[in-house]
Amino acid sequence: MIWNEKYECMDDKSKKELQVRRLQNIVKFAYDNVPFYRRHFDEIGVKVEDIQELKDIEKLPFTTKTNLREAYPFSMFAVDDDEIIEIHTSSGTTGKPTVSGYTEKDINIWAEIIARAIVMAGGGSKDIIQNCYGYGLFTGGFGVHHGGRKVGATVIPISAGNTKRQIEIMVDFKSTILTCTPSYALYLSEFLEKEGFTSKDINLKTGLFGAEMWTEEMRKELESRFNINALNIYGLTEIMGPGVAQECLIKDGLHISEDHFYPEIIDPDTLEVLEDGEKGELVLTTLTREGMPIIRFRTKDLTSLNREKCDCGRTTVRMSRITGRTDDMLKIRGVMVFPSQIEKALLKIDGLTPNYHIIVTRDGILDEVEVKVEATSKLFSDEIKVLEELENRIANHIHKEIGLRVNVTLAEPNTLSRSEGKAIRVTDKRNFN
Ligand code: DLL
Repeated sequence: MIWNEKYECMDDKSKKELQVRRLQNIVKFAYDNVPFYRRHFDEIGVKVEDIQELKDIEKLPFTTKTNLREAYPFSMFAVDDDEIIEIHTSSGTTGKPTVSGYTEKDINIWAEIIARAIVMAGGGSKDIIQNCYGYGLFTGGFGVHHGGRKVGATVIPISAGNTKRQIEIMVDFKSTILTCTPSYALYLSEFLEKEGFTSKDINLKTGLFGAEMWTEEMRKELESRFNINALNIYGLTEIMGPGVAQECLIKDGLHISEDHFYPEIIDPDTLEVLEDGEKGELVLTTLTREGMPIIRFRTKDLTSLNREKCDCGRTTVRMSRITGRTDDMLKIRGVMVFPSQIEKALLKIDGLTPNYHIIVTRDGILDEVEVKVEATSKLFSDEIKVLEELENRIANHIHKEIGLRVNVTLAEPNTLSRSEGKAIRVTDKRNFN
């Protein structure tokens, strides 16, 4: 089943014509309505009329997360505030988040792309979606909700957390589709087993897992534990939320809804646009968004594009699974964390040195973070109780900064290894490649 054959199976020529037309419109719309774009385009002398074919997009400047942060809260909006009917923000917990505003038309488009995603995953109106993505400012909960309603499925807006209840609902309500982060799905499956259930006691058939990096190994694990198809869903707040791209049952890349989002892959150093198949940074342009048009957004996510026709019949370009980032952002239990935030928290405590190391592990189920930090000899103590108190204090500071609990270990002065070049602050043992 294909939700919207007209747009998901377009021939190449019609697709390109549609994209050029939409690109011209959105560039003009952004220029006319968002001072940031007007300034940016004028600075390099690029005119709306310069966009005659798709390749001309390369004449336009990039938009970065910093640009969006500087526009906090609403300066990137292209319509009057009263036309914005919903707002979401990025998942980081401190500093200014990036804000995303949606008009009614935007929400309808979001629902449409999620509807495509649900059907791509084998779902439809008869399904019961247990939506464990967080409801709130995070885009996961509401995005899936809008799309679930659109296909006419039953949505259980259970949101994240309370695992015991999740299992109860899954068994009693006979949920058929599970939507959550892959790490939470794994946690749920372990919990299910612990409660004495097997995959025979549940009715799940498919899962839409995303919002963080995961691997083929993890797919196999989830598929065998739940006896489902575990499919990858990708998206980001700045562009819309989940559903920008989704895997079909062929499981060979994520179909990008190209009638709404125009993807490019660039070399993150030279900023040159790369060929199909080459791995680089994904850059996305919204082709239809009203509330907040985004031109050439540098996602920092690493992937590649494949334009070969997929066996599912869809002709939309596919992106490969995200394998890394060009920056040091970590997603821990679904939340964006930058090492600099942890550093900021550490430096608020007198007597700590800026020598620290962050170790992220996934102990089968949930992400764990250990922060090793060196204390000055003045602060370092031989007394265990004193050390423990200090470690707790540091953990509380970090919690305030990033919203997550981490384990802190104090290291003796001059014991953490020093780097000769760029300091290596993070060891991510979760192994996403
Ligand atoms: O994570 C939107 C989302 C919700 C996607 C639910 C899928 C499901 P943000 O919090 O703004 O939005 O984070 C966006 O998360 O740039 C990627 O680095 C990462 N990410 C999202 N989906 C995937 C995925 C939501 N399937 C950032 N694989 C993105 C790898 C992903 N990374």
